[in-house]
Amino acid sequence: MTTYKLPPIQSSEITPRELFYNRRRFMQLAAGASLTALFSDSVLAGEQLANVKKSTDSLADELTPYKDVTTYNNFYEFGTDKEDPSKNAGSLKTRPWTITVEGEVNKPKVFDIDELLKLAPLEERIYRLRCVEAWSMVIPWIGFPLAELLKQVEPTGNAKFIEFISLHDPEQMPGQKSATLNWPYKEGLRIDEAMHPLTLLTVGLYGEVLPNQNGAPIRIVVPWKYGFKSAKSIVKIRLVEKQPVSSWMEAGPNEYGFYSNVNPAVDHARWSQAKERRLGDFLKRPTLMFNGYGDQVAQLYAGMDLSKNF
Ligand SMILES: Nc1nc2c(c(=O)[nH]1)N[C@H]1C(S)=C(S)[C@@H](COP(=O)(O)O)O[C@H]1N2
Ligand SMILES: [Mo]
Repeated sequence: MTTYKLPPIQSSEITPRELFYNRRRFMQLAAGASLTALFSDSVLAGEQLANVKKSTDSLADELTPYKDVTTYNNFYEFGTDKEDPSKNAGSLKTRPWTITVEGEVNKPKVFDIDELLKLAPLEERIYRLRCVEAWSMVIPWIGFPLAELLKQVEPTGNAKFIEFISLHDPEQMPGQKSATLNWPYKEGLRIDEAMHPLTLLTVGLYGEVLPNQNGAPIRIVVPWKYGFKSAKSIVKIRLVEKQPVSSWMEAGPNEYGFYSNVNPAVDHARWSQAKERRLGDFLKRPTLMFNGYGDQVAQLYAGMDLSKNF
């Protein structure tokens, strides 16, 4: 048996970011359980994901500490306060779990989550998440492009939009006993947005299986849109001809549009979107058009009036 020397640093001196990167380096060395367990104890809590392709993203922003990422959440199925999901999401059972893909496809299919995990190699993507409430985070997500799943089911020529539907089960999701939103949570994208290589089906973060409060076992992450477009705990994906109506559009049609692209120039009906507070920061920073992903996605909206199509 090989033994490995621990780094000459106190765990109290390590920031989550450093811990994350040190941890990954040592895991490559050790590929064993003991060291992983040692490090998991301090900050990271969940089950590790294996064979994840390392991030090639050049995002210079500091990662948001794991603790903030997993205790400051929006997941109304578990309550409307930011701490509610981390406190209450333990009641969510993430196995067995299936995702039904139906509608305008040649090969409709019910995927078991574990089968889905084998569809494409998992990769880490460091993306910003910018909430419509003007806070933001930077998270090392783990997943694969949604396009990989869509290829499997062969969308027809009528598939112009895609709808995501989250789990509806008030026993597991006590927030659904209140009519805070129309349940189940529904979101949608235009098909070209869904097929875009940045759009990620996400199963993990910070090297781990997705914590329940972040949308386990599988959620969407669309980095250039406000956070609410990234539906959590998805059980159904429907390809459709007409633009779907999301739960937030039903809740406030003049406040939440279908597109919801991050846009500092278009205010929300009740507050400015010009600035945001990165969790952990004191001062606000300017919000970037398309959350900083304009080079990759602006052409999707060429010729559209983005204040009308908000
Ligand atoms: N099913 C479901 N998905 C959801 C939500 C929700 O309430 N229910 N909240 C959204 C909102 S408003 C945001 S900002 C992000 C938050 O993701 P995070 O908690 O992982 O940061 O999840 C989105 N996905
Ligand atoms: Mo949000």
